[in-house]
Amino acid sequence: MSTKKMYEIAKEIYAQYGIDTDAAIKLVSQIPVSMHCWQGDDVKGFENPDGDLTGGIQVTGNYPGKARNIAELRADFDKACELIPGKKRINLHSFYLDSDVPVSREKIEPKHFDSWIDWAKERNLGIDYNPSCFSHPLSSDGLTISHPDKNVRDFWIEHCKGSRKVAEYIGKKLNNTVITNFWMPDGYKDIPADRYGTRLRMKEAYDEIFAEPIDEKYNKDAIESKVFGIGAESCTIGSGEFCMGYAAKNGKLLTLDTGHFHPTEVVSDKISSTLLFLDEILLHVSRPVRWDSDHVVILDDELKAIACEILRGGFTDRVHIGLDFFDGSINRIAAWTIGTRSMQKALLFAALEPSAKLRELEATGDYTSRLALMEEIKTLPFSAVWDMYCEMEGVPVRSAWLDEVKKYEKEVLLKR
Ligand code: RNT
Ligand code: ZN
Repeated sequence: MSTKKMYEIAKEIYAQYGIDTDAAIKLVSQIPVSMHCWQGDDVKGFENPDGDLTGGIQVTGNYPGKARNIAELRADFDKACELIPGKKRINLHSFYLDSDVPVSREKIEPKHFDSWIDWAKERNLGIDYNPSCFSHPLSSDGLTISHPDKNVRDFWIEHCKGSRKVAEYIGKKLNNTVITNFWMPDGYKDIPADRYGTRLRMKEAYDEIFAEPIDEKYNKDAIESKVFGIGAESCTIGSGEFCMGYAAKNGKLLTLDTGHFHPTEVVSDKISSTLLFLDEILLHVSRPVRWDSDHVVILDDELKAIACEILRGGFTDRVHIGLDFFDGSINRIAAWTIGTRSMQKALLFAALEPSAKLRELEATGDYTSRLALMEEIKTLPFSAVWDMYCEMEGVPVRSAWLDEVKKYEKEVLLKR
């Protein structure tokens, strides 16, 4: 049966639940998802492609075909975009700069991103940005902006200040708001003696980084919390409380990475709470498997719950969706495609939820019907609407995208 025919049937069934499938597709097609560039090269960057990944994060796997330079990364990203419906942004780390000569991180300038800006403009992509405070000799002992050595601290503070300038420049050139995410790996492997002192240094460093006013039309700052990392098991300086407190007090965005909490804590439950005290938040949607393993995002219950929380509240302007996973053990373009398509599926699933009805049942205390309806929704003909969305967006329907990835792998990736 054709996608269209299947869709017509699905449309009728959803209508019985008061849901307009056309409107759901339209809504979802306008929600931007920020795709992280670092899935394409295992978070190496172009500063020193032989450098080791540090900062408590790790990529495993040596699947062939990794992007080795900007041209390859862009080509791979383009390929992935052809296979994914919806509105996209690209999330860059500062060490993905474009420069013929090595540039020390505290000296990175807006001009190093000119070619990225041109490239993004041609594709109508927004850009997001991150200072890169890891995989560097000055972060090798696990501390950056909270380091007791003022010279080390100042180096990273300079890098972060410069990053805001880069972001503002990108924002102006694209006439769009760049979200700059500050994630610091700072932590202690073993039990620290001065948690307060170290956190105070981090707080003061952030104060210095954010001291210069920047037009929020072009740049917004977000700080990302974390619970622990490899080599930082005993204490993470930028903890949940630290980042929430800092963001709330200073009008910053809070970044909630789905891998950065204890395993039974879920980000879907944090959206409503944080939005009561913050104007906006940024999500790093990932898939932690036993730890912050950054597996490729799949359409699991938590992903659906996150999307439902965003759409139920009508929070699409206040919750920025970014992805953050990196798997080097499978085809990297497939990884991007699977993860981003899953995010899109979750958003569509959420847009097809009869949320007003569910709320009404809850308000009248009919929890029986609430649970019953939530379960029935799961088996409505979602796939027919998803297929239609893909068709309308001109991207492969169902698993046809995989053939394109395999072809690209044979023709391009395996020749690298
Ligand atoms: C690390 C954080 C951080 C990084 C990226 C590369 O645990 O999640 O966001 O993954 O910035
Ligand atoms: Zn993250």
